Amino acid sequence: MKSYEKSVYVAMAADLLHAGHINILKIARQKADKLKAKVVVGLLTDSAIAEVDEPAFLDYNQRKEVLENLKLIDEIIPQETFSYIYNLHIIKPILVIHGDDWQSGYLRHYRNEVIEVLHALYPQQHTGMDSHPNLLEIPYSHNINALGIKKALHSLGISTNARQSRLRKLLALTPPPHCRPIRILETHSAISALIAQNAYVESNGKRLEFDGFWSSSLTDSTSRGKPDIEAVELTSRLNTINEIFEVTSKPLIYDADTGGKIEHFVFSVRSLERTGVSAVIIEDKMGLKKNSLLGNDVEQTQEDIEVFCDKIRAGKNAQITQDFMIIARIESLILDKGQEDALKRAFAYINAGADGIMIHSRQKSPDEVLTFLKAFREKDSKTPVVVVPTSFNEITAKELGEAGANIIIYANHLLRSSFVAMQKVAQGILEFDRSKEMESSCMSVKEILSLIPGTI
Ligand code: SPV
Ligand code: MG
Repeated sequence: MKSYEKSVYVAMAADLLHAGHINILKIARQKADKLKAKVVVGLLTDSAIAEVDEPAFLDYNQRKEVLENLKLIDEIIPQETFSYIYNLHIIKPILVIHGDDWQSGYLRHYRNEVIEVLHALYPQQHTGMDSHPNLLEIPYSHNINALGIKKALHSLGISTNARQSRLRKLLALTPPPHCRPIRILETHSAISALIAQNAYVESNGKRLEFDGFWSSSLTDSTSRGKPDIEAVELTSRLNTINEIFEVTSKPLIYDADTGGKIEHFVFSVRSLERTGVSAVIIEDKMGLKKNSLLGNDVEQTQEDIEVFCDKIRAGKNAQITQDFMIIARIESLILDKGQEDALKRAFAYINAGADGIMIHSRQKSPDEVLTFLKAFREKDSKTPVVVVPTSFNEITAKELGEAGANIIIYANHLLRSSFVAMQKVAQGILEFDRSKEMESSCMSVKEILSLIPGTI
């Protein structure tokens, strides 16, 4: 290890190490030797990567082990956030090196921060706020880069285990009390899952995507023209999930309604695990299940606490993988049983082995869910909590995360929106007795043909 005071700083995730990384490290080495400085790599931690991108394939220690064997590097330190600010103030490098790809797009935010810190550290070298002599940007390797490698990997598909374990991985990266919410979107078919998989927005230095899918009993039933009363059997629903898994790589949470009879639930757990589902949610109701958003307008009965705990225990005993999760859904607020009942049940279910809880509400305001989260998090800072803000839709996922919720499920929106779109076009064709007027409401045939790889 060189004992030079000065350092050349390179931050990287180094998840899929490729020639582009080596090129940057070689340049860092040459510059450092000339400047009598050491090469310090700020290795992005798992949670730093998850701030802006999907989780790394390899964990921090695995990535560190690879870099430790490169002679080009003198020292590796963790970079705990995607922002360089903290490490730059500590290290005060004489040179920061990065690929020039961050000059545009959502990473530009971090580049601006680096330039600002360098201006603060070396004000005498002021050259305007869009660059700094102590920042060296290397032309991006267009023929080999992490995005291209990731795309190629995704096109190969994902193993059952890798997909299944992804939810726990995501949860580990974003612990309470202030969780980065895991955003889950309802999907009821392969095409809706492709839309959910590929949707993204880029802003404030972050790329935001849905983290996974919700197999909703409501939309799975409705898309088959059946009521949401546990009438669609597991085999049919697994067929849909298999179709979804064939074309996507994100994890899926399965809505198993009541979970059925204890004796049947243990088989469902095994089937879901085998398919690569990450978690099952079962609700504490009994008898003929009705959709929760109907509340007390229909006859719905909550299950006895001990009986439901037995179901959770049986499920946990049946499970063969470490990664699969059984999440207990509490219907106390739906059925006007109050906060105390909801909390009592939450702790009983966790004691019985539930890996997480879901608190549901049908109020227009998020208040009762926020009250629950506050009381629950005072006693339990670890157990994952799921919320489904269908009726209380003004609150953002970020706000729910700040209140202590880990997983936010948008439970029915793709089916509901497609229904409106399809109904409008069906009616319009009849009204005009031709399709011309409806063309602007449809995706073009050219686009639809190019949507799915392999069509043309
Ligand atoms: C579902 O999506 O099927 C659910 C959520 O269980 S809810 O419809 O709100 O009950
Ligand atoms: Mg349901």
